[in-house]
Amino acid sequence: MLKITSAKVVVTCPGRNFVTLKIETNDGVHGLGDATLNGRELAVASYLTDHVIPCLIGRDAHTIEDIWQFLYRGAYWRRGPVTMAAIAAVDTALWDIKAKVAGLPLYQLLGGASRSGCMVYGHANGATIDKTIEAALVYQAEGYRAIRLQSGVPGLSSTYGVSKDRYFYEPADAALPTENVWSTEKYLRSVPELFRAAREALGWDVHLLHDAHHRLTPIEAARLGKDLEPYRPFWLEDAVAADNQANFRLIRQHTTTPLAVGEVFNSIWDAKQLIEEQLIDYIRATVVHAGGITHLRRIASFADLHNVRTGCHGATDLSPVCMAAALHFGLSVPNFGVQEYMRHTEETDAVFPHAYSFDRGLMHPGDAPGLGVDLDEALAARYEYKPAYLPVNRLEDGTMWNW
Ligand code: KDG
Ligand code: MG
Repeated sequence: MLKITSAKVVVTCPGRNFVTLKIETNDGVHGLGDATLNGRELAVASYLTDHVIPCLIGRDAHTIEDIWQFLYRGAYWRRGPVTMAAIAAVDTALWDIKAKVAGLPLYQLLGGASRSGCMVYGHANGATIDKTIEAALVYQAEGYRAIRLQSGVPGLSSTYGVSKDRYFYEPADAALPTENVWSTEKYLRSVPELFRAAREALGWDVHLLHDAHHRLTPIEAARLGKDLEPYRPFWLEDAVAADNQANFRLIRQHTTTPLAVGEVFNSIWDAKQLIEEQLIDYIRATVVHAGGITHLRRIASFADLHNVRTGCHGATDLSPVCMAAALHFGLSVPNFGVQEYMRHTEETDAVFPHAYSFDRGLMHPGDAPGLGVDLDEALAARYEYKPAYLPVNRLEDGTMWNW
């Protein structure tokens, strides 16, 4: 038996906070799992250390499905972002171990490669439309085949999702939440202009994406979808919050713009109606926040039955361990759509040396056994946890608003 002998949680902040689970076995093989939940990191660290790790010691590391079921059903309290991030970390670390023991890159255990690489989208940001287009042209020159466009909105002093830096984006910006002011009217006037300018500058051979960050009502989202149709966006993301999955019925009735949602989803139940009724085109759930590789494969299989493709979340708060797992997953599933790719800082990359690589718009997880990511614990120990929260959003009259 390949026994789990120990496990520990490493919290580090090489530019931003990351929570990583490391599981060790009696064979000396170890595995890593990302457990980062932006702004709530220590809750997952405690869930793992205080409630999960004691249950893992002595178990057979090969019994991935059984351990998943044990942690999911056995807790009695099912689902939720903290629980599912903790389960995801265990699951990812166990897949890493299994693949290392097999001497194979993880994607080979998931059925092998279904494509030569995973198409990724980069993030073009700017305070103005011109600045955003400038950034998008850089991405296009670097070989990106898909680019997300986010621009400042005239009349609003800051906009969530618009980075102040050309390459690096970090929305968790303060020890206590900062506040943004939002106007749907101003926003709805500016996005079609952004897309018109982008098609003029970039042409039609590049996919263009946009994230509304859950800030619209269904009928506003329907309007935006219609207004963007002439520019053929690849997707409109998080048009509305999906707490009520039926919200998407209304948007769907009005527009052919493809819809993506799900970066905050933590289980298949968050997406059941959306997928079954074919209300979306891309499901954004990812490894760390949706129960690991085991559960994400279940979501992808269900989505495949309903013509929904994957489009995993891949912002900087998902560590390189999650990024690698997402690439092994994306390379193997039949219904892969696109993978988000936001570059990590040099400090983060040094703490998590990895085998994945970018080439002409595609990413590949590499062929190192396992996930192909390691954790430099000595370096990680140098970066102490720093509280950092995501901002909140209010309407111009002070009303708390969504994302
Ligand atoms: O933690 C929240 C961020 O990851 C999120 O706001 C980024 O919306 C996002 C995206 O699509 O990457
Ligand atoms: Mg998003």
